[in-house]
Parts: sequence; C-alpha cells; structure tokens
Amino acid sequence: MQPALFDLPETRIAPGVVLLRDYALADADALVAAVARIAAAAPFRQMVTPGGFTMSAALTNCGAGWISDRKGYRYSDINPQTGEAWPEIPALFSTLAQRAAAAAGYPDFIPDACIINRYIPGARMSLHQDSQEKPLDAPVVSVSLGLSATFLWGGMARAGRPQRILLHHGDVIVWGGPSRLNFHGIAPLKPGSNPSVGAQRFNLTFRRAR
Ligand code: MD3
Ligand code: FE
Repeated sequence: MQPALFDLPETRIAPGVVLLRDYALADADALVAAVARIAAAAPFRQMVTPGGFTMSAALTNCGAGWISDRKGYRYSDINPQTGEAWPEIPALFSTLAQRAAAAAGYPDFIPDACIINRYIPGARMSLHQDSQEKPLDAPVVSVSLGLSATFLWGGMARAGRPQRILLHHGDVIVWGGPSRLNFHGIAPLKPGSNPSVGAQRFNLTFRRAR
C-alpha cells in the first residue's frame, strides 16, 4: 500500500523536490539561537502586501532581504525598519543549506538570501509563487523549526486542490527543478508548544536571490 503523502518518511515528493526529514535536528538549538541573534538586530515584523493586506506571518532576513510594501515585492540590501543592512548569513546556516542542497542533487547551490518566517498559532501563508529571485534554476532550501505546520502545494496554477505535507521541527525540504515555480503555502498553524521553540514556528528559506 502506498503511504499517504502527509506521512512520507522523506525522499522525492515531486520532480526536483526532496524532503529530508529530521535533517536539521542536530543543529536545531543552534539555529534557534542564531534566529534570536538575527531578530535582535533586525526585529520580526509583519509586512504589508501590495494589495494592502498585513501578512499574518512575521519575517526578518539575513543576507539579501526580501521585503514587501504597497509598491511591491522585492529584494533589498537595506532593512527599511532600521535603515541598516540585514545581518549576514551565519556560517551555520549556509553550511546546512549547502549540505542539504547537495544531498538533494544541487551541489552548486550557494545561498545569498535567507528569509526567516515566524508563525504563531492561527498564522498562515496563502498560496503563492516565489518568483522574485533572479536565477530561477537555483533551488529553495526550507528548514522548519518549532511547531508543526501543514505545507500546501499545488501545481503551476493557483486553482485546484493543493496537496498537504506535515512539516515538523528539524525537517528540511529542497525545492527546485521543474517544481520551483509551484504554488505553495502554509495552513493556519494549530495551537501547541515545542520544547525548544515554544508556541511558534520558524521557517528559514535559503535562496539565490541574485
Ligand atoms: C516551493 N514559506 O517564505 S517553505 C516563503 O513554511 C514560503 O514559511 C513557507 O513559502 C513557510 O516564500 C514554505 C517551503 C517552500 C519555500 C519556497 C518554495 C516551498 C517552495 C519555493 C518554490 C516552491
Ligand atoms: Fe514561498
């Protein structure tokens, strides 16, 4: 019998997409500590979309920063909240992202941007495509920390019923190849508490922005 998609142990879940269960578990506490240091210099904030909605997930960045306002989405070296450059990507982050990308079949990936999303119970991310990055042949490496979340992914169109994958503390997904422009999102986070992260979820996405 085929396992249900949501509890697949790991492996290739679509063309170019590899789920690495627990891959970041050994580094999780150090990753969370690094997130706290980054957030001390560049606080989490809820961005406003070009359509005027406030996103329910809060975010900060290291490396090149992704920002959104009424003018649109884009990458910016400057944090508009502080007027300063975003913190550098810690070596721990880049090493993990490169190892995971190589394990998934992308040996040449070197990230220059890391978006850090923070979800509290009830927060979500609606279906969208990530297309602001210049080299669209580079993968995106996603690291989940804290509360579990239901990841939603569709095909190349927003319409239709998205598939669901439960992502847990320490899981990594490498998303590339023909699936790089798939629509995806996060269902509203359920209440709960994680022993090392508390009542929240962080997601780190490593990208090649330029
Ligand atoms: C599939 N973040 O920051 S990570 C985002 O969990 C974003 O915070 C979600 O979507 C989160 O843009 C999902 C998994 C992910 C990230 C990037 C992708 C899946 C992707 C880019 C293309 C296709
Ligand atoms: Fe995304």
